[in-house]
Amino acid sequence: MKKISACIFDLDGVIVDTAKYHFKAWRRLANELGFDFTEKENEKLKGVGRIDSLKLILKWGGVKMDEASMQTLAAKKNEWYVEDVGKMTSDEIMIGVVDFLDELQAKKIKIGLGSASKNAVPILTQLEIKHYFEVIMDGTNVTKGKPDPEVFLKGAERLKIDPSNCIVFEDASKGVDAALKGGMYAVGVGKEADLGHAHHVIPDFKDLKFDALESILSTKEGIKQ
Ligand code: B16
Ligand code: MG
Repeated sequence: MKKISACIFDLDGVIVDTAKYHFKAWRRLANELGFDFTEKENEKLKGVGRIDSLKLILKWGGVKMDEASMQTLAAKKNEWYVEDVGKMTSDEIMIGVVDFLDELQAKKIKIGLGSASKNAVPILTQLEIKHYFEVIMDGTNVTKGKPDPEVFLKGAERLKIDPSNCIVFEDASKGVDAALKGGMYAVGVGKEADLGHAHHVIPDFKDLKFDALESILSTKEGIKQ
């Protein structure tokens, strides 16, 4: 296996559980439009950008509208979402994440963010962990959504690390696809049933040690695609 020199983290669902706030705001919007959608359907929105998420929700509700109206609704949903995430504290950082970031820093492993969210920088700032990230690639500086590998490849490029020397941590199936397409090691954060195509799956970062993870990955075939 190649030496791991960088770790790139997805944000929503990996560093912080913002999915519940996205769900609440999207559901409020759907309810205003006269329909509802389930938590199971919400799973399909993980890692999907704002406008693409809205398009899916409108499809579920059987609602058609023009691009300008969609922009207005997406902005409205974002206002509600920002109001909720604006109240988050560092207590909402997912278990083990800060210890793992500290370990990476101590080992001089580069740290990057690769998220579809346009709210990534304010969220990291709010959680008081922005300083860990040498490079932040998010919904404000990529054009193609996951499963396109753009967000991770640009991150690796800016970190000046070859993609094959990077681990990507992802909670979304499409995010794992993106990492694999980018030629990176993909570590799924969540359930094996959803993320089994990753090189390795962890339930969370609790007690995760970098050396142990590197040695697990060394037993894998390496780059899958
Ligand atoms: P925003 P990630 C994604 O973040 C979320 O999983 C997805 O639910 C959300 O729609 C998307 O960001 C856009 O977020 O509305 O804040 O720009 O998982 O790629 O970190
Ligand atoms: Mg995510």
